Amino acid sequence: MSNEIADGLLLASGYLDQSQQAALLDDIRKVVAAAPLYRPVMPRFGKPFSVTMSNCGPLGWLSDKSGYRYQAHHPVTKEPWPEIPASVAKIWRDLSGYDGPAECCLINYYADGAKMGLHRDENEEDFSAPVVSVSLGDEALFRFGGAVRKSPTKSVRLLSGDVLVMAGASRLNFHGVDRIYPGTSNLLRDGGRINLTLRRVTMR
Ligand code: MD3
Ligand code: FE
Repeated sequence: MSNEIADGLLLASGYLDQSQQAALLDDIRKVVAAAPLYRPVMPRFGKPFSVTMSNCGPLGWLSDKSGYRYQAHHPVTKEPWPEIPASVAKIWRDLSGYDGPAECCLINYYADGAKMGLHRDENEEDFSAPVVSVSLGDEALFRFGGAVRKSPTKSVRLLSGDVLVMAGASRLNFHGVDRIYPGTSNLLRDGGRINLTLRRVTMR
């Protein structure tokens, strides 16, 4: 079931069934075995994120004391990011409507109590490409607003297997994750939530 919850913001509820979710998770476990989750810090003051992160694909998104950016290697291991698994690349191909592969798959892990403040995804080169986001594991309360931080917001619960596509008018809108709901999914043995955010960045 696919539903336009705001202009250009498409929610494909239950897009992945149980076995597809399990297969995706297997592939992501291999990625994080090679490129471990690490805890980024905010630019300037270095406050740690509550979310831990990794990436796959030619470019990874990261945050550290000097700012937000994309780079080709893991900040801790210094190794190039692993390839985007075929299972993940297929979701981009099927839903992005974009002629070309995603260059970044950001992996966010939310343990109990983790959240992500209201922000815009604006570090990419090509805003004509959508952002495609996959939810796995515990349910999350996702909040989305408008073009400015003060715009009114709405909230929706994201469930394991849901996919969001942010295109057109919603591409640069504010959004965040207010909380996750522990114990709402059996997918991850140790609980929590994984979010995969696929972006075309376009390397110069
Ligand atoms: C709406 N992640 O990694 S994904 C992020 O669930 C991020 O972990 C959240 O925001 C998460 O940057 C939300 C859904 C999402 C991503 C990008 C968007 C929604 C968006 C861009 C524009 C509008
Ligand atoms: Fe975002």
